[in-house]
Amino acid sequence: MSKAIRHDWTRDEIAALFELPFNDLVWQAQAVHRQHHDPNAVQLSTLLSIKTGGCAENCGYCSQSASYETELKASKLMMVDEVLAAAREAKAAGSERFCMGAAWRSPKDRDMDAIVSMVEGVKAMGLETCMTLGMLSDEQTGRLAEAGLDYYNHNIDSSPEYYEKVVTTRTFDDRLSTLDRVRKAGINVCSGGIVGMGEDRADRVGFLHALATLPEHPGSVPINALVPIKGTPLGDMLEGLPEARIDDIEFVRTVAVARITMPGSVVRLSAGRESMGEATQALCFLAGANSIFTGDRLLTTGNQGSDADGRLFAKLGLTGSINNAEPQALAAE
Ligand code: SAM
Ligand code: DTB
Ligand code: SF4
Repeated sequence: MSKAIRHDWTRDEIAALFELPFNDLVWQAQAVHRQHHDPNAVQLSTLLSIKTGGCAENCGYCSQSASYETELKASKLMMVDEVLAAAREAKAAGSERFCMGAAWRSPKDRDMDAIVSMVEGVKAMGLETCMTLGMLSDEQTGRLAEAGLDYYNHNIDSSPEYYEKVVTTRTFDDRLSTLDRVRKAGINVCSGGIVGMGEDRADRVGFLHALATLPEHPGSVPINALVPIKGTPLGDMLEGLPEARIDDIEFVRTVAVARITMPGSVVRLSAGRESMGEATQALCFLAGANSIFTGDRLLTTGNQGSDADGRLFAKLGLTGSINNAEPQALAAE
């Protein structure tokens, strides 16, 4: 099997991968995985919501949109010291990347000094830095690049066609423009999406097609399973229609197709692990996922936590480090 990284995938080819018998698909994904990555190493990232709630966008899945009545309490941008304290804890727990998220349509210029200090401070601890702040101007992108930001997360979330059913306050092309700016500024791109939002398989094909045909594949590709939030259109949809929850096997197929179409990218098994069970997560690792969010919180919802992760890693013989240089605390338990 060739090691080539392609950017000319067609939707038909991607649909054909989804259609493969499951064993053939997972075998192919694992073969590609082994050509490009250490098969037993998993990269560990930790999230922190540095500015929570009150967001002007209307993403139909999100607890933080001001458009919906959710149980979330909004709060202001955290102080730099508080953020650095959380990063120190994440590092002590074995995390390699610290991802800071803000519920903004785009950052205000007045917030940029604090954001830059957060990037510099977290980097100085020897952690990789990631920010997700919404849409960026050229100037803001330049400041983040100068500060040495390693990754910028900005998800395309779904197919271009389904995207407009999920959010109407911005367009799919707005998303692509920010991704383009980030890439051109030399910051690594982290971009993925959510499955289980009521989309169909053709949308999952369109979603991975949009990522796999970017001029450069994102360095990290987070695949989230929708975490239903009461009060949001999609959370409420799932409550009334539990069968719309993404099927575990279809989720694994999505991971496998991401792995095959973007062989060099780190594919992150992201939100939704708490409701997945060990066997499904193990299948995701077999299908080529090689990153997780650690800790017991994502941004505003819960995450599986390090005890459960440690047990799972020990059972599977996984090490919590992408380069395997130094097996981390998680795997040692
Ligand atoms: N406001 C910024 C933005 O949207 O780019 C950054 C934060 S936003 C919460 C980051 C990503 O988290 C979203 O693009 C979405 O993919 C994911 N996300 C948010 N809420 C989620 C949910 N309920 N379930 C699964 N993924 C979710
Ligand atoms: C991503 O793709 N998933 C993370 C991160 N990028 C920013 C966020 C998941 C959020 C899950 C719902 C919440 O905790 O609010
Ligand atoms: Fe705002 Fe991001 Fe949530 Fe959309 S996903 S409502 S942009 S915080």
